[in-house]
Amino acid sequence: MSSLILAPGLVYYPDYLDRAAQERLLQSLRAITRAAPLFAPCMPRTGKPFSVRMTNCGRLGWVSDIDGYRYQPTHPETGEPWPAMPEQARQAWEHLSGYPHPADACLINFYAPEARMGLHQDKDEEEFGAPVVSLSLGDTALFRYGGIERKDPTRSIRLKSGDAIVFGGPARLIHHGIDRLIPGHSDLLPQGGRLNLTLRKVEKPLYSIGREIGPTSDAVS
Ligand code: MD6
Ligand code: FE
Repeated sequence: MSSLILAPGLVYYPDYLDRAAQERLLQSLRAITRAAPLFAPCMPRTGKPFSVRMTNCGRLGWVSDIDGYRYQPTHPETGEPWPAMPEQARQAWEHLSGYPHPADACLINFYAPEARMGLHQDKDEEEFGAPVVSLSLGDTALFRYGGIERKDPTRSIRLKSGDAIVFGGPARLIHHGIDRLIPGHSDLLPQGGRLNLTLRKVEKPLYSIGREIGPTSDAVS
């Protein structure tokens, strides 16, 4: 499997999922959205709707409404617990995260052809020691990434159906967003559009295996 280091901590895996794997994951996502329908989140304070629709799977899900951004164990409209993460998503986390605990959240973003996502940081988690692992399905997206400061220079790459990207270490808190979709590169979604999964470890683990840097690990190394 090939990978490309885009910046320290930012690793791109083109064609991580082959077509058959993309189709299997899409089937799992269809079952998830039947149980936990896509909802239309809105911005805290202003209430302005996102152009992206979302749902989640896994123990915790990310939601955004007038009160703020947060993780919660239930769907905001049905009140039901989020469906379990599909096996392929758990495998991608195990394979790509380099993190010794399972992810506890998987956000599923759906982009209609005109949808976009403004430049942001993923910082609603407690555990920044774990990376964010992202999988793309459907139409290609123009993905922009910059630095820790909002004003840092940015670059963009095209994320295709089946691509994975991992934000970890010094890249964990960089700014990023989706400028727009580029239609016509994939027929995975018959109506067009794009699905993006982001897997995260939200809560600090209850135990760790002593890989953290600092006086303790120095003393035993
Ligand atoms: C998207 N992705 O690809 C939006 N966040 O649709 C993200 O916001 C993202 O791809 C953190 C890490 C990786 C990502
Ligand atoms: Fe993000």
